[in-house]
Amino acid sequence: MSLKASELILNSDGSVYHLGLLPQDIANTVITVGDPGRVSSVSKFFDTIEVKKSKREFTTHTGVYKGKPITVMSTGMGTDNIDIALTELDALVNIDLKEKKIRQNHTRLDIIRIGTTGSIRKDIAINSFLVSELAIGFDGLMHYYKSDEFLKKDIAEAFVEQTNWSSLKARPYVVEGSRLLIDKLSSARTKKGFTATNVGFYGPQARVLRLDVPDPKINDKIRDFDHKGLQITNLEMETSGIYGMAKLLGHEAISMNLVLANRETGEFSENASEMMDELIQYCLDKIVSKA
Ligand code: R1P
Repeated sequence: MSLKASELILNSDGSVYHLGLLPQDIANTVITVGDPGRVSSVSKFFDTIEVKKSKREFTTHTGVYKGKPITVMSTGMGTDNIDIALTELDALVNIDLKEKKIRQNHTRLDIIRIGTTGSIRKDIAINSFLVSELAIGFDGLMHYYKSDEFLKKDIAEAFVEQTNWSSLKARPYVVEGSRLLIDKLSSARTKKGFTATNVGFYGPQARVLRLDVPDPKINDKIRDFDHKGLQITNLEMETSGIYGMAKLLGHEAISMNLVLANRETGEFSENASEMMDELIQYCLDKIVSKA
């Protein structure tokens, strides 16, 4: 049975609807970044760049780094974009777009988010490189899929209880990153993280400019949460969605974070772009390393 045109939407050139990409445009290793401007910050390190395409917030470059084909694609901000980005990336490798049929042989993608984040712990200083081993999603995306099998319900339940989480917000879900990629990209240079993914940047992360939030102490409660020694380290906006979608679709995913802000001390990095270049170079070298 073919997928209906309304479900798997293609552009007139046969490319997937939002990403504007064809199957031959991507490599099996995909770096995702939030900011379209960060795509060239990654691809400037490539030896060659074969593909450059852009549609909406999705800018894609595919090239070769030290002999390995790599794609870097921007997703924009938030897990709503991640739903689209990962579903369409997967369609490029696991659906025959011409026949609109799911392929029998599954192709695995390695997905590496290189993003920025805010730490909620004093001991995770600005400019740290943080590897998200686990993510807790406040965004609700996983509740729209059959995801019961891999969600860590005990941790999510303990979190709801300890923080007195409002039932007006989406039920938090907890999902692990890829152990394979965590082992590959971790080192003495990185810190282990348990990342909280929020639905927004201001109210949803308790940043108060002109608007009040119902629970101004929510970040303290998130910081003080402790489940058998597990503690949340940082806040951002994509990781839980990436980890959840990757698990659902059978891909490996890891989130690599540059800590730009420390919400405890109120500091913000003064050399963000140099540090981002360092994190990108670190990730690229780990991706191609044989170890
Ligand atoms: C907010 O400023 C954005 O920065 C972080 C958040 O997850 C959110 O997308 O990541 P990126 O720098 O990768 O966009």
